[in-house]
Amino acid sequence: MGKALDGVRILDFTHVQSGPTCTQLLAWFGADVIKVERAGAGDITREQLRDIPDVDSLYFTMLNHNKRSVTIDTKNPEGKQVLEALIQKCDVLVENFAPGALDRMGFTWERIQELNPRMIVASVKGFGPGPYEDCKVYENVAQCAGGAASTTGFDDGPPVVTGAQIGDSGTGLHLALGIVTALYQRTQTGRGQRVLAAMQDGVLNLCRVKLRDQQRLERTGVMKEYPQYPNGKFGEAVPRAGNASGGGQPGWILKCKGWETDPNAYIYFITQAPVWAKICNVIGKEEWATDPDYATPAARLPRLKDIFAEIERWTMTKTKFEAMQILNKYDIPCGPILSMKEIAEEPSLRQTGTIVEVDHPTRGKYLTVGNPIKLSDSPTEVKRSPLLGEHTDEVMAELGYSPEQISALRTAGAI
Ligand code: CAO
Repeated sequence: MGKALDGVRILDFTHVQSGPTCTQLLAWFGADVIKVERAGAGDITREQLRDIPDVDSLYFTMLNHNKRSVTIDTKNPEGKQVLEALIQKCDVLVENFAPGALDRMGFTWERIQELNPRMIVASVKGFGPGPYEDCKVYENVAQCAGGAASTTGFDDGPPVVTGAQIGDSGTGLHLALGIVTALYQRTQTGRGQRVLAAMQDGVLNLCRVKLRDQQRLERTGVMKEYPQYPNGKFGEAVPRAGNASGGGQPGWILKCKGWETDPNAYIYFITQAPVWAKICNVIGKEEWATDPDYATPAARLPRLKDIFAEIERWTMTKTKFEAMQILNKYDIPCGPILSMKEIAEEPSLRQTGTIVEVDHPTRGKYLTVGNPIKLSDSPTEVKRSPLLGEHTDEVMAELGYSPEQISALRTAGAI
């Protein structure tokens, strides 16, 4: 079966996490992704957080599936020529170097256009144009600058970053969408264009509801679904809301049976208005269904803390999975707090290809997250990440270099 992006060739000049997430997705959709790495060293993540000596780290392998690797020294004049040949052959160049690095290498937008006017040049940067545009940025910097950290955590504690890599992987996702959109536009215009996804913008996009709340706060001085109401104070900016739901249906994380020893024996419980009567029945507070102090969402808002404490008295008598089973019968929205161990062992995630076991020639078998986006006509087959420079000769031959030329370039240190 063909793949959605069959025939699209990507010059993958990415490293670390944000860019590689993007190009991995494109590879899973069928693009031929040629990862250009620094000769001799490669993507720095190959050697970061290693769990096995001298073997590509899980950090690298889990972000670079289905790609080919070529090593080119792009500061070497002959290496630059090889890169130029690649630019002429490819549809998209994706990069996430520090600001200005591609220009310093000699590959300005103007130069790339001269070489290939159909080329789409897609970049992740920490910030868009403005006071911070020249800054290098990593995940947590983006989470802080994009509004996630100031709105995450508890009111009486410091800002907190999330485990979800919304700055890196989140921005990679945004960039991937920009690339396929630009490819689509190119079918009409015949021209390439620049695509920029700034990490601050990507995080802010994912924090959209918090900017909504900032304006609500400015207008009304209070947000009734926040734990600060009526138990605390609001200041000028959106406060940290603990585990409160970001939407219109109040929710909280509640202890389940075993919480004393299991750090993940918790459930997320949503007091969705349409099922309020069922919630009252399940927890044995039938009278709340008709009591005017509890019967309507507005009446419940100032009492949420006590309501969740009462629900927790019930959830603490059940394991999170028992609670799930009972609550699901009544369509009460809830979710178990799953540990990474539980997720790794979950059979249904293996069946859908969301968790995949991959074999690697030097590390052996490992688990990875497969393609979270499922296309019915373009199924994903997760293939191991390439070894450093594994495909240099193959790609050079495709570019028209003879074995003698390849060997001379290798001797010159260009590849
Ligand atoms: N051959 C020769 N040189 C190469 C090369 C190759 N194949 N590939 C890269 N280089 C050189 C570049 O030319 C550049 O050199 P100069 O600084 O002399 O111009 C350098 O390697 C790349 O450097 P960098 O500044 O991008 O790398 P860094 O490790 O210092 O910084 C990072 C990393 C991520 C902070 C920075 O790249 C960045 O801010 N990127 C944009 C934001 C981003 O994607 N962040 C997410 C990272 S994931 O957490």
